[in-house]
Amino acid sequence: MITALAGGVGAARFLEGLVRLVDEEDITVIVNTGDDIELYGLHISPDLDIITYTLAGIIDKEKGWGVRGDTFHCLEMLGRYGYEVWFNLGDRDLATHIHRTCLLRRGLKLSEATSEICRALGLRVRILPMTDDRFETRIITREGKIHFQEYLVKRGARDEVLGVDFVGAGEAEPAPGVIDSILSAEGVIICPSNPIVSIGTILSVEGVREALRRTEAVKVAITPIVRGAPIKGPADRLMRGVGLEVSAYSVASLYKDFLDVFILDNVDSEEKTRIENLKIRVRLTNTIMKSIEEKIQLARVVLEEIRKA
Ligand code: FO1
Repeated sequence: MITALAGGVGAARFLEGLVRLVDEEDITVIVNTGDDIELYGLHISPDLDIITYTLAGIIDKEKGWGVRGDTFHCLEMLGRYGYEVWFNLGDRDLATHIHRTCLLRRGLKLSEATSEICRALGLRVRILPMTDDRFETRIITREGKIHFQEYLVKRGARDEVLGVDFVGAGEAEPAPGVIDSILSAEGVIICPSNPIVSIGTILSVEGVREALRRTEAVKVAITPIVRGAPIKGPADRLMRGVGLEVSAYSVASLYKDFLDVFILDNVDSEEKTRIENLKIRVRLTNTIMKSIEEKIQLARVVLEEIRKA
């Protein structure tokens, strides 16, 4: 059994490779829900949807989110009614949010609604939200605390980040299966996702960090930072905002209390010794995933490291 901790686009790319090498039924993915937002009365879970759509083969590959070939008629009409339409929700994508919201209103937990969506889309991978409870990532800016999607999408990640606040972190309990899947795994993979607002959120859910320290699984993290910059997204601004150096070393140090292996990009080989000094084994390889072959190759390297131990 392999368990992966995941954010959105970077994680989804990696998982596309992993499912070519490991039976889908042997994979559990624990997904960040700190980016979730309610718009037009609908519960939107961007990272859950990015992972689900990618593995179901319906993702818009160019954007990395949303459904391929989607149209935006509903949003256009909402704009005419005077609603704010800065979050680009396509018509097919909206069907997912309507379905999820109906299931939640019927009393299902987010984890149950997610499993229902996965089943309908033909997925055999187990996808779990990190928590069924309310959890919201807010970015502290000069304008005040704003929702992560407002910072990223509405305001184009232009605000200076003064800090990050996880609303609900103290109370949020892990969704059913989260802790067990970490404790019973052969390997736990920390996907190449933002270490603050994607993996950091999952690690802040009660019991998760502790389970990672206790489990006998081999824990492998893939760097989301190459040549001192994120592959995608605002990880550099967020890391700086919480006082961290923007480097692969810095990411490894955030996981040093539980991590066994760090996958570092070939181009950052000069950081190897520094990371090894944290008592983490380092494996150098190409971590840039453009083609499916590169995704499979990276997954192969990670599995080799898990099976080596
Ligand atoms: N990201 C954007 O940059 N602009 C958007 O308009 C946008 C819409 C959107 C709709 C549905 C969805 O599931 C994701 C969407 N994303 C959009 C991506 C998303 O906000 C972020 O990439 C993740 O939250 C970070 O992992």
